[in-house]
Amino acid sequence: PDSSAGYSYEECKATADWLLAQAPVRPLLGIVCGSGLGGLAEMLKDQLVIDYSDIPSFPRSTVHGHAGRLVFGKLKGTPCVCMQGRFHLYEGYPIQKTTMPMRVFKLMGVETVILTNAAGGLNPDFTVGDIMVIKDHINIPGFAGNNPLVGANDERFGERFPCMSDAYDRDLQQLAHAVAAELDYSAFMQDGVYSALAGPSFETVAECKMLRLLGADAVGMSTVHEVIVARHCGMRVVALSLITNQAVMDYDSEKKANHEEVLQTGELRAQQMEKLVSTMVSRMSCE
Ligand code: 6GU
Repeated sequence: PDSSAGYSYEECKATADWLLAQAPVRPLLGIVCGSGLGGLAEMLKDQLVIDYSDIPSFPRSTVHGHAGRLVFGKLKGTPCVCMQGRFHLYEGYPIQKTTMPMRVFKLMGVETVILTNAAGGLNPDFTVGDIMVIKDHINIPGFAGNNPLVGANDERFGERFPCMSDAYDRDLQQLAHAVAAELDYSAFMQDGVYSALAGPSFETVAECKMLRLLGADAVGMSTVHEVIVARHCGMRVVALSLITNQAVMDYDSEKKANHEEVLQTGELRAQQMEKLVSTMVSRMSCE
């Protein structure tokens, strides 16, 4: 493994310090907006917006539907930093680079990260437009050695062999469901296991069946690498998947997975997703 593929502690620290020098707030909460869900960032008050291309050492976003900017501000009074656009394995970065923002979050003082994504539904009980609270993940690229923690371990971030059996904070999962019930969203709330693939091609029918057999409820191309790095450095994590399409599970289906459908469903449910997250934030003790 090439440990130079990533960023050193000093580089992450330099980026964090550069950001803190201009940020209007010292963020306690980090938010990562998934495809079509960037509207969450617009809810922040007293914003400072910084393009990824202006941030020293930061990777750049290349995907349609992902803006590529960092937004600082207050959400329901909580100081936040929000990634409008994230980095995926399929963009071609070494995986350590896709997760660098998590370490920058940590070094800025972030304690809790809320991640959102768009995902394909594998569980037959799921409907397009459902919101799944992620309770666990299956890291398929990790099985093949593509784990963001591969390479030299810097103990200042975390331990060599971090536990992942408690990656998704139980209290925050409960909070998501409790807040959803209050907002009358329970009819489209789900719980489940998210499986990550590298992409960018969508899954074959056989791959979808395999993932379902393995216990996955949804499939996507993000989040898991960020969760691993966030947990490694001790941040609390909660993650929500918007089910934007049903993964194709049979050969006779006329349906084909496509990015446009993903973005369209995002638009349909974006406001409720934003309301869910902002209400969760108002109930979280981040002070
Ligand atoms: Cl069906 N598959 C993957 N890998 N990612 C997705 C998706 C499907 N739908 C939204 N994102």
